[in-house]
Amino acid sequence: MKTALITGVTGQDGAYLSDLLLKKGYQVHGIKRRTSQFNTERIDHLYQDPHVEDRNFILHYSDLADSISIMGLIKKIQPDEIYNLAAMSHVQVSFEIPEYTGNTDGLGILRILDSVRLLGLEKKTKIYQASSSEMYGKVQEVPQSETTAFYPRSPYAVAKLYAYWITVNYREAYNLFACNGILFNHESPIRGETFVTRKITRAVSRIALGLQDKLYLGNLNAKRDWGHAKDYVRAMWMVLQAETPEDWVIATGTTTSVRDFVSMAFNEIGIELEFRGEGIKEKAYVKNCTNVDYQLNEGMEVLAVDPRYFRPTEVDLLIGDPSKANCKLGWFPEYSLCSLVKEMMDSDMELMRKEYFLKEGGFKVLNFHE
Ligand code: NDP
Ligand code: GDR
Repeated sequence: MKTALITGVTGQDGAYLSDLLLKKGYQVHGIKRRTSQFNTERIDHLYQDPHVEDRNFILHYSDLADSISIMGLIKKIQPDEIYNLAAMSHVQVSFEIPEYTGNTDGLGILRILDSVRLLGLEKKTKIYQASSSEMYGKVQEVPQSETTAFYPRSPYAVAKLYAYWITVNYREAYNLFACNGILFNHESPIRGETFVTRKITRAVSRIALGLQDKLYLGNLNAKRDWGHAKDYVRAMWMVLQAETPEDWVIATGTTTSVRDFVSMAFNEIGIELEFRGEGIKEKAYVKNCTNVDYQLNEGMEVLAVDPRYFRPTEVDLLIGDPSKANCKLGWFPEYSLCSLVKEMMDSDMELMRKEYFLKEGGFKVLNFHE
């Protein structure tokens, strides 16, 4: 039985990767942070009681900022594969907490790489670093491949660039099987609620059910190469099964604007939009609604631009060239953007229907301070 250690196991990718590795027969160890409330919702279906013998899914408290704990865990588990997915992963928030972002997203992988080296596990333990298309930043070349120059545009991307190069350096200096997956944006029904796709699918569902009036977004012109997280965690695993340790771009090769993603999400539930105005004055209105159950009238304003979501420096266009992964790994995405939007809308409509039902059914929120 192979053993894997996943940092960031409570996140979107950590949950899907745990599913995948358990199905492949791995024993999976995950690192979770101590929080004041449960934060394991995405992996609760995998939970095994600690009193069960021969568990294959085991959680440990740790933090990428704590080298003592990271080294102790690697020593104890002696994993065959480490997937470093933990990060402060929100680009806009990284402008608010740049030092913390540098410590976790930049130095975190150094603590893992050096632990593997100091423990003499160079020949046993393979390491995957979650690198990001955000490293390309200001457009240098289209589409972006493994040879495109980097130009990071946020504290997040700068930290990820350090992590990328320290991974390459440890591979070259100490012969570690350490690889970067340069993954473009990937989404799912369990995507964090403040990333733009999930913010949109949640809001569209709430607007349709009359739980919210309007959606406020920032830059509608930004273009992203959006894929499905399930396809991308499969690529992570394939990267560590390759014959040699290398760096890989994982993307779909198509790009879509935030504005078009909004239209796709509304269209998915039978609502056509019309965008009017430009820049911060741009708004979207209902043009046509084929579903009489939704509380929407023609001409209703459902979207406005709010400059608070603009970033100090923006990444305008990302589109990846996954040819290397296609040819050498045999990796191809199975989901299209349309199927991704449908899955996210189906899931959020169901969640919001529950909320609507509770609200309409007279559910009363208890106020513990009264
Ligand atoms: P999420 O934000 O969903 O998950 C991040 C995970 O990291 C959470 O489990 C979080 O724990 C954990 N974490 C954050 N800080 C620390 C820390 N100091 N110590 C230990 N754990 C920590 O991200 P995704 O699953 O979407 O992304 C996974 C990785 O891939 C990230 O590194 C991200 O930067 C990178 N990436 C993501 C892409 C995407 O489109 N999703 C594209 C390219 C790269 P908690 O639950 O406690 O907050
Ligand atoms: P990104 O994802 O920054 O690409 O990073 P996000 O979904 O946050 O933004 C994508 C684009 O949408 C624009 N945008 C908004 N974004 C958010 N979050 N909220 C808004 O209201 C909004 N309005 C417009 C943004 O300006 C941006 O251009 C994600 C993360 O998962 C990173 O961890 C990962 O490395 C990269 O993808 C690849």
